[in-house]
Amino acid sequence: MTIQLDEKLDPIYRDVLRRNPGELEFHQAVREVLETLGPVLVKYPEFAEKKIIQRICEPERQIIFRIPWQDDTGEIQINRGFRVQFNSALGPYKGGMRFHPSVYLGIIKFLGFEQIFKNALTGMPIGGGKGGSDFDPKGKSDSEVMRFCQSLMTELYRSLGEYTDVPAGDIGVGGREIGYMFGQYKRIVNRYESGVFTGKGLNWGGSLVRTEATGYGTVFFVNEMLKTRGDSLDGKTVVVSGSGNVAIYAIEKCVELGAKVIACSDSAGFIVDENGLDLNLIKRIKEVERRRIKVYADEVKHARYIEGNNIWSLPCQVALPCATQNELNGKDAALLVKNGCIAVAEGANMPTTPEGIQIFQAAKIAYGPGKAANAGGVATSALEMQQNASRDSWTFEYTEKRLQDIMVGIHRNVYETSEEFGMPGNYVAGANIYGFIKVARAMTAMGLI
Ligand code: NDP
Ligand code: 2IT
Repeated sequence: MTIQLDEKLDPIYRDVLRRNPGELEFHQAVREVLETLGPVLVKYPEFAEKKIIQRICEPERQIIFRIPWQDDTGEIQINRGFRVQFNSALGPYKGGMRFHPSVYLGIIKFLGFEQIFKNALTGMPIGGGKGGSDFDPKGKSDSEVMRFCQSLMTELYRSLGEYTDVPAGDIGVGGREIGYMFGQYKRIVNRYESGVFTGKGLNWGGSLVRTEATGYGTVFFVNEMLKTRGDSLDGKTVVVSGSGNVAIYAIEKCVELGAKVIACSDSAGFIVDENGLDLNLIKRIKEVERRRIKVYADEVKHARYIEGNNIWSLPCQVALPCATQNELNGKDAALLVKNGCIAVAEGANMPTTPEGIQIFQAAKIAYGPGKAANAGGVATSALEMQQNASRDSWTFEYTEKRLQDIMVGIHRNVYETSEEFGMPGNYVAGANIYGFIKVARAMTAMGLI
């Protein structure tokens, strides 16, 4: 059952469908936001008058380009690159680069659109953007990845800048890829512009805690949601999907806060370790050896590996989807609720389908959408930019405290907004409305932009 759109918003949504055919994930992300904005237009009719929503749904600029490169056998490969510069009302475009074979314009636009509101929620001076390529890093050598990144940057450099557009990592893009892209940027512009990328290495302008930030932030957020219900993560059983950057550091912080994480996954299957996952082993398998999560069950005899994406059938009290979009559907959500799940926080972007979200909300469990729950990553990117601008570097403890304060603040603002608009505890509405109003006010102040 789909939620009816407000009569002012329905034509806007239909226009988005008409103007962006075939971009299903973008449609889904826009619809989820529009479903919550009805009461905002009642309270602030000037936003409707000034067509703020229509303007926000249209990216300021979209760049699509050819990335030719040569593989190790000498064969020429051609990929497609994207950078969608969605909204710069609050600051330079900011958002990650995703390398995955599924990437097409509809995915980059959904991610860029979400990023506008997420970045507004952080309270930091950053606008929204996203980029990527249909390049598949799996099975590629280091030199292939380097040549690909150099070719990508040979085109994209002209669109970036510390005051213009600041990329970072996402799926398939970590420290290695940021290094290759930053290196090529530096070479072309002949300037050491640290603030043009975040997620840099620690000895060349990176920030402590950036690697951990998204996963840690998601766990801080879920803990805040539990606190509003007089509860905490201590002693909880947790299931985390994915085993990449976000998943690994979500697991780490869960354990630090006294929870037991029994499962994680990759796109082929999932592992279950009822004693609690051995995180050092996971880090070795994924971060050092870049192998499949299946290897865990070869090394830990009491652990099980199960093929497929049925991870949400495992009973748990807290579920943290940290892999990819639409990885948790209505059936999964119903099963989680039935099995006693009380809280879900999204480390990934849009991992829960619209049906799944409705089921969580109807069951009144604590459900934190990605744009609030995973905002710690980009918030710490903004802290990296701050350190770069002042040519300073902060300690781990200080930076983590800043991250935690930001997540507590996001939770508070989102919760209070949900109360103000008569939907207490609806974090979807709270996040969308708070982020939207902030951007809408800035756009209004700046005239017709
Ligand atoms: P990584 O590339 O480090 O890890 C991605 C993980 O998700 C891997 O385990 C991967 O499995 C799995 N995965 C990816 N695509 C699919 C798919 N189509 N189906 C099933 N599993 C899949 O990426 P991150 O950890 O950085 O990103 C994970 C999520 O978090 C994404 O949604 C991203 O947008 C979001 N995010 C990331 C932030 C960051 O700072 N990195 C910040 C905020 C959100 P496999 O190896 O088999 O592909
Ligand atoms: O989705 C996201 O927020 C990210 N991939 C991180 C973006 C960033 O600029 O740090």
